[in-house]
Amino acid sequence: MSSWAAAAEVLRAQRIETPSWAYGNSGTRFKVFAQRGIPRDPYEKIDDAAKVHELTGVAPSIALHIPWDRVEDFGALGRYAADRGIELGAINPNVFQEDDYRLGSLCNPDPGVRRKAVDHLLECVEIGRVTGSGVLSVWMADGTNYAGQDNIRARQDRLHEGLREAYDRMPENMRLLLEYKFFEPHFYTMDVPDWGTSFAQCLRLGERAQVLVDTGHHAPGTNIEFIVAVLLREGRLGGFHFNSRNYADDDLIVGAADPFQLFRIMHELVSAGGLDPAANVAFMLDQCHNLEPKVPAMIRSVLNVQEATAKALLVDAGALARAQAEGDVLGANAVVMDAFNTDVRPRLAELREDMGLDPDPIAAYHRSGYQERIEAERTGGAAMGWGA
Ligand code: AOS
Ligand code: ZN
Ligand code: ZN
Ligand code: ZN
Repeated sequence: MSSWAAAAEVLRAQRIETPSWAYGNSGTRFKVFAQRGIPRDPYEKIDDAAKVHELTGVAPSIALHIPWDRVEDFGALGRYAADRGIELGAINPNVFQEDDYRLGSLCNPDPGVRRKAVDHLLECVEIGRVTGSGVLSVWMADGTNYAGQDNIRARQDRLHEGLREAYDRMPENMRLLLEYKFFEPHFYTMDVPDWGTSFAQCLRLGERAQVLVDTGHHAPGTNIEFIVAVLLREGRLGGFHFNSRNYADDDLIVGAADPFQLFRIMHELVSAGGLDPAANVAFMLDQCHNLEPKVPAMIRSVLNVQEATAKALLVDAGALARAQAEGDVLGANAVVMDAFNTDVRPRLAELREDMGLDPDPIAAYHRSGYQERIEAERTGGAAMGWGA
């Protein structure tokens, strides 16, 4: 792809999902700095996500986290979202925040704890059925801290059994995305530390089990775009949790630490058809905004993904293929770098105008009075989610 008109069509259809937990207060284990105007319940998180979509035009869904977003009536929550122009997206189960999970959830040596964890996944499948969510996003904190603490292979077996139950309960339109993370909260083994382990578990489950790539969950120097290329080729790239990492699982704004890496990932997607709706790759953000105001931070994040996508769409595929076939190392690299070095912001501003949006969503947010309104209206809210 290289013509802007074709790229613009793809960009119009792009869907970037924002996470409910990023609208709440967050911090590190040292301190959570509370902000004003923080949502007090899942409905207000939906209001914020809808604002992000209203201004960007490409963020039409919000991921939910259970139990942080548990409500009496998920049907009503879905209608509330629809009235504001967005959908309820991926359901994220929480099997890491209770004392019972000290030694793991699905991999726990105690069958009673495993039962509890599986039951929670099944509950999340049922919630997803009600909300029409196509994705069950599974991340587990399971692992061990010391050699010999538990049997590595037995834990993989338990993991399979638990996932199998959840997978078999899912409606036809639902996929199970298994997220990996190489360390933290455990420091000797994580039970799903890498894409290979997730891939192996997914292969055993069936075609609707796919790998979720959280960009922050890799060791320094990992070539994430290579992983993306391989998973796409195998039909097992379920989606992304985008964020930035400098050191560990930093969860900073996507495209902030390394916009070039984000571009390289997008380039692999574009060249393999990963942006086609048929590829069904879920573009989700998984971030926390510890210092910066949440809604404009989320707008910035969506724009960063959009800019990286636009640049990847500008790669001259014909010229690249020719240079590659000729073994022209510098020429091939130059084609890719030309696209990366293109300033796409003016074109994206025009595209937004074509879509009936303000060309500058952040400025539009500041002019809208939304921040002042939520700060005045939302009093007495408690911290939710991380750091709660
Ligand atoms: C944790 O490190 C993972 O990135 C999770 O995807 C996520 O942050 C958590 O499950 C929030 O729901
Ligand atoms: Zn220290
Ligand atoms: Zn994640
Ligand atoms: Zn993470």
